[in-house]
Amino acid sequence: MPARMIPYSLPPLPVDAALAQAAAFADRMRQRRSCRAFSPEVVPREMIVELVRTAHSAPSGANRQPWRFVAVDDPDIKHQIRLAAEAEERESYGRRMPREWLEALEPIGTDAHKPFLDMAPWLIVVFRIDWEEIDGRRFKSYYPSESVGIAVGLFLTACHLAGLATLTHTPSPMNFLRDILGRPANEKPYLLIPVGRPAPDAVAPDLPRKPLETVLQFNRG
Ligand code: IYR
Repeated sequence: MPARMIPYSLPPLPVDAALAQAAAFADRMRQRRSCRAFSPEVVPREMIVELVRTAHSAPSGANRQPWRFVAVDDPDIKHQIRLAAEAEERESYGRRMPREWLEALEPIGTDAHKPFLDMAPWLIVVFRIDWEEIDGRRFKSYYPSESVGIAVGLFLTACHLAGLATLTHTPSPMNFLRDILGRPANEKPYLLIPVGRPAPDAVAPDLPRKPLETVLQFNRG
């Protein structure tokens, strides 16, 4: 059945003002960096609610909203996640990742040691839901990876604008997150995002962006 249609409009914004806002926003977002050293400073639970509210505004295939955000601040659960993630990462760095991949990570300087999983005040574990059962009927998600990716993009943006650092962490494989957090089989761990203030001595590698002309084309190439 078609949904009821409601009016949609945006407040008027002169092109010059819109351009200035877009440029200022681009500058602000370019300051975002992946962070691997967090301050233990507390981030209130209400903040996580607002950040996830933004993520939850994302568009999704057939409006299925195929995401679940599990927010963890319990030190014991965080530590359990750290131990499991580091066990997988030791295997990955020591055996599973081919040389080419290890070389690609050299400039970033990562290894199997993940102290930020204890230190960050919050770990946000994002799950992708490929199907859901409602009243005994199975509903398939459409484009779940794209949908959850967009939601995560909005989440990272909301964190940055709230003065919070994030890391898009992918311990691999990460099914241990489903077991530790008690999520059902139709929820697939998608990304683990530590959130908090950067540690006072946090650093980020000085990595260049490709020139914009190399990633943006107008019309035909
Ligand atoms: N998951 C590992 C390895 C890793 C992979 C990529 I691709 C990165 O951009 C960074 C790290 C880890 O988190 O260390």
